[in-house]
Amino acid sequence: MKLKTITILILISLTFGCISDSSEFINESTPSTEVSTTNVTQFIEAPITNETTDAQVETALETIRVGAFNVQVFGVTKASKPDVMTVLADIIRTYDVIAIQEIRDSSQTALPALVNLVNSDGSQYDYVVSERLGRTSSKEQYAYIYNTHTVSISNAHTYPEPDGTDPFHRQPYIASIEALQGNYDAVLMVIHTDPDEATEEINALGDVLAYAQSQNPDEGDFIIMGDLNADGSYFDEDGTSDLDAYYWVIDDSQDTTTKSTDYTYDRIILTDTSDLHREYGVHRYDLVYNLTQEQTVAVSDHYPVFAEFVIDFDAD
Ligand SMILES: [Ca+2]
Ligand SMILES: [Ca+2]
Ligand SMILES: [Ca+2]
Ligand SMILES: [Ca+2]
Repeated sequence: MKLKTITILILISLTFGCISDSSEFINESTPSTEVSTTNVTQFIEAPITNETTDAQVETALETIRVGAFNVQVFGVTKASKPDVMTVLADIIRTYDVIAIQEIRDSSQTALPALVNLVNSDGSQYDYVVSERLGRTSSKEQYAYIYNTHTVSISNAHTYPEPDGTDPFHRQPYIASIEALQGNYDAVLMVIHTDPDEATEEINALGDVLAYAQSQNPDEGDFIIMGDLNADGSYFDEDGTSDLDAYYWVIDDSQDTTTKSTDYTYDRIILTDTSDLHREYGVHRYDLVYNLTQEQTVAVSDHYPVFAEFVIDFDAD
């Protein structure tokens, strides 16, 4: 024990010795000093940062991860590409629930095949899927794929557009989610807007929100997400919209496109941020799985967007 104490004391005096020596160098301000200043700063700061404490607190918080992913023309062609399907399955397994958009599959086989692949490693995901939506022969479906070990999904339905109105090409798909551990619950609304009418459709989402709120009067957490086409020539992200009162988790500076374009088409918008964890953003699966550009765009022209929510402190 005594030896250890002495060793520590020696180390401490050496440490302080180093710092004071370096401080003397700093005053001389020679070119070589700048290098040692940097080193010394890092050295001094290391013991007093509270990074460890933060990390401990963060790991103590249980969260669920929610995402939205436009899987660009997801149908039998894409489902027949094993490499693409493997990446999709790997992506999906990182989520507790992910809202899939642009399912175009009259055979209705691609989505079940994908979920089977997700579960091939012993995972237990399930899905709910909307009817086929669209004004032309090109129909799309939405799906929520979710981890049955961590969340439940209920009351999934497409937004009932009021009689005589047709505000959306593909009306939003709404579902309630509940964390199986903790008490977090929320209402999810996914939409893939029509690019040519993105602004009108984004502004019509206020009515969808009002509808969902009337259906869930005690709920405070509503999550609007998906490929809103909310940038570029489709939508003026610097202008105003009817959703400005809410929190846009994916801010205008983010690039959600896998190609060289830089647009924030995909968004997550919250009515309340009380349960939002600090982990959210664009899911760069190309970096995670070290994919080439060719492999990346074979999966989709969009990245998923995601946000994590703390499950233990939901007050509504
Ligand atoms: Ca809630
Ligand atoms: Ca942008
Ligand atoms: Ca891009
Ligand atoms: Ca809440």
